[in-house]
Amino acid sequence: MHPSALFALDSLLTDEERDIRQAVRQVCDREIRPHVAGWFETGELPARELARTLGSVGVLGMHLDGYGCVGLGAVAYGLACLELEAADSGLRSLVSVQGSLAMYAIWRYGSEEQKQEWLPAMAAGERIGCFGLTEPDFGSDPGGMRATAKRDGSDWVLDGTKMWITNGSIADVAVVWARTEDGVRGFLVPAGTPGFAAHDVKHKVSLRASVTSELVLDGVRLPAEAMLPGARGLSGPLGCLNEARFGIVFGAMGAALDCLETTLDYVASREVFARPLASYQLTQAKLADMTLELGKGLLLAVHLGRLKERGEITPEQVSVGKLNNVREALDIARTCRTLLGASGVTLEYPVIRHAVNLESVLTYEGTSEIHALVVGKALTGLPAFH
Ligand code: TGC
Ligand code: FAD
Repeated sequence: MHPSALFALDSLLTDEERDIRQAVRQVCDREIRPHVAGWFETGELPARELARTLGSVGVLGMHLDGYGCVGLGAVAYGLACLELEAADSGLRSLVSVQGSLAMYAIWRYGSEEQKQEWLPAMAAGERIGCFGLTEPDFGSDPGGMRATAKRDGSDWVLDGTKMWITNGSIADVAVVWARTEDGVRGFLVPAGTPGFAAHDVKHKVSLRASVTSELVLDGVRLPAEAMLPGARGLSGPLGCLNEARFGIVFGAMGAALDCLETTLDYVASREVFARPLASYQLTQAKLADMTLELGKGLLLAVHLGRLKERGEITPEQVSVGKLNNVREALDIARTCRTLLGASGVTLEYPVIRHAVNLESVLTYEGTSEIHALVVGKALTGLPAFH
């Protein structure tokens, strides 16, 4: 029996949502799964080609309306994230950053001209975006950022450094958040602007099938119209994070599901002490516990998706989902790894790749500790961040 069948998950989905999940799964089976362990091993991936492929099936910015975006519901978007992350968290990252961070920032806060210029090409995967919020000294606390944007006549001049930026060196446009006299504002920085450079982070052990970069802004001069007019203060970037964190609530369960499916196959055929590994009580207890956490995580994801579709979801509820589902996915990946024995440490199976990827997922988009503190604040009314 398939683990999700125990929870009758499909009964909660519409026909359209199941079709979308199937379509994204097919793209992953055809274009990603056969190659992804190799991309992970070499730390290189054909990101531009992949962006075009994903754009051609409507996955980029699929939950946004207009400007070449498909305009589907939150659950459909979540299921796409789940299928992508079942292939690799790095591919889901590419899509999250493009659709939920860079495109969403432009869609939500941009001028009509900015939307027309960037969104259709980004939805098609012809242009790639990145989202620069984190700095070397300010990750969990973006409110401390040092990057500045200063007025010079009608222009803006940006200085500062952004760190750990997904898609940074391959992006055609960087959404950069910087401090102004008027609080934090967002700016669209096209690649190639003088003073702007991106350097890749090397030697990552996690999320290797994903580009991660440092962005350097050294006197980057931009016209007045490069600023996102609709975002003012930290609620601008944090509003984008709600979107991407929501995708991770589903995505993490995709990585966990892929680990569990792999492990169910493995324990059925692996014999230890002359019997299938699947036949031992310790094995079955592990499988049962993992299935419970997976099922609960999937049910939570669909519930949050329905709240989001009704416009009722709160940032605290997104934190509940991100904290629970990433933490449990990582636990599932680690337990699956034990069941694969030594085979579990090779890239021949996806399990160790998911496990090390999920270490990044636990940290980015708000660390598990930050989400625990968001939930703690909701429960007590007392902020314990600082
Ligand atoms: P605080 O004083 O609480 O809030 C400042 C302003 O922001 C508003 N706000 C939010 N708005 C929308 N959504 C949310 N989730 C929000 N959380 C807070 C708040 O209402 C306030 O607005 P206003 O108008 O009153 O000024 O801020 P704080 O400095 O105490 O910090 C709160 C904290 C720690 C929760 C926040 O800073 C935080 O979330 N930190 C984590 C940073 C983070 O998640 N960074 C992620 C970077 S992007 C990334 O990782 C991409 S990974 C690539 C991929 O996805 O693949
Ligand atoms: P820190 O904030 O220094 O945290 C270190 C530790 O301290 C953590 O355990 C944290 O939970 C804990 N901590 C922090 N504050 C508190 C507190 N108040 N109480 C108790 N414990 C606390 N950022 C972007 O802007 N754009 C991107 O595209 C992007 N992509 C990324 C891709 C990858 C692969 C990775 C790994 C990161 C990416 N990030 C990106 C950055 C990511 O968002 C940050 O790493 C994250 O927000 C944590 O910041 P930090 O690494 O500086 O850790």
